[in-house]
Amino acid sequence: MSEILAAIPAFNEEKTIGSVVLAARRYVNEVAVIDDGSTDNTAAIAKMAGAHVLRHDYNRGYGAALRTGFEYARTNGTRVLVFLDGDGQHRPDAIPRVIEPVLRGEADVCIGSRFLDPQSAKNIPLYRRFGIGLLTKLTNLRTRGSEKVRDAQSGFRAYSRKAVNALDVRETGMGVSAEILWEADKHGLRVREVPVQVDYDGEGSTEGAVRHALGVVRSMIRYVETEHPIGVFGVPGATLFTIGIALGLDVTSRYYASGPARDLAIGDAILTLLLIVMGMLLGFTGLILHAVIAANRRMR
Ligand SMILES: Nc1nc2c(ncn2[C@@H]2O[C@H](COP(=O)(O)OP(=O)(O)OP(=O)(O)O)[C@@H](O)[C@H]2O)c(=O)[nH]1
Ligand SMILES: [Mg+2]
Repeated sequence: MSEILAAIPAFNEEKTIGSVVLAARRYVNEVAVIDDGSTDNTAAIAKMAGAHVLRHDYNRGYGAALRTGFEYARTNGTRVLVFLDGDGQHRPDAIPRVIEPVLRGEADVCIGSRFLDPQSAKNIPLYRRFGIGLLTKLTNLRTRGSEKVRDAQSGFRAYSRKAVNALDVRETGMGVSAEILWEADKHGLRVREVPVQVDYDGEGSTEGAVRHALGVVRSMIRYVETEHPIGVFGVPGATLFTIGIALGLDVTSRYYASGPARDLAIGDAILTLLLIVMGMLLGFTGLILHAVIAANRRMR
C-alpha cells in the first residue's frame, strides 16, 4: 500500500522517463510507470530509476494506460493518485501543488491547468492553445456549472481514493481526459484546478495535434451516443418521421384535390418516403442501441 502514488503513462520515452521518475520520487511514496508497449528502453530505464513498471504487451493507447494506473491504485489502496506525462513536459516539482487540494480533502479531482497563469499559457504554441481551448469548451458543455474547467486536456491530475474507486474509464485514446471529467461530473466528484507550468521544447507536429484533436472529438461523440442513444438517434428520427408524415398528408391531399387530372407531386412523394424511412431507421437504431447498452450494463 502506498499513500501517494505517481503514475506515469509512457510510450517510447526513454530519453526523459529516467529523470521524470527520479524527480517524482522525491514527492510521493511510490512511482509506477505504465509502459504502453514501448519498443525502446523505457521500461528498463524506468525500473533502474526506481519505478514499479506496469507493462502492456502492445501499444494500447493513453486511455488504456490510465486505466491500468487506476486499477493499480485501486488494488494498492492508494490515498492520492497523481498522473503526469513521461515526456518531461510536466515538472515533477509541481506534484505537491497538484495533490494538495486532494490531500486536504477539498477535491476529488485536481487538474494541473496550463491556463490559470497567463505567463505559463504563453509557453504553449498558439495553435495548440486554440485546439485545447476548443476541446475544453466542448467538454464543459456536458458538465454542470460548478465544474467548468479551464484546461480539460491536461494529463497532470490528482485523484482522491473516492475518485479512483468511482472512475471507470473506457476510452483508450486521448479522449479519456474528457471522459474522466464527464464521469466525475456524473458521480458528483469535486473538481478543482491549480496552475502548472509546462515545457514545450518545440517537438511535436501540427499534423499530430490535428489528428489528436479529431480523435478526442470522435470519442466525445461516441460517449454521448452511448449515454443517450434515444436522444441522439431517437429524437432526430422521430422529427424526420413526423415531417415525412406531414409532407405525405400534404402530397396526398394535393393529389386528390387536383381533380380528374390526378396530378402527383412526384418529387415531394419521393422526399416523403425518404424522410419516413430515414426517420424509422434512426428511431430503431436508437431503440436497439438503448437495449444493447442496458443489457450490457446489467451483465457487468
Ligand atoms: N500509454 C500511452 N501513453 C502515451 C501514448 N502516446 C503518448 N503517451 C504518453 O502520454 C503522455 C502525453 O503524450 P503526448 O504525446 O506528449 O501528448 P501531449 O502532451 O498532449 O502532446 P504534445 O504537446 O505533443 O506533447 C506522454 O507521457 C506520452 O508518453 C500511447 O499510445 N500510450
Ligand atoms: Mg506531451
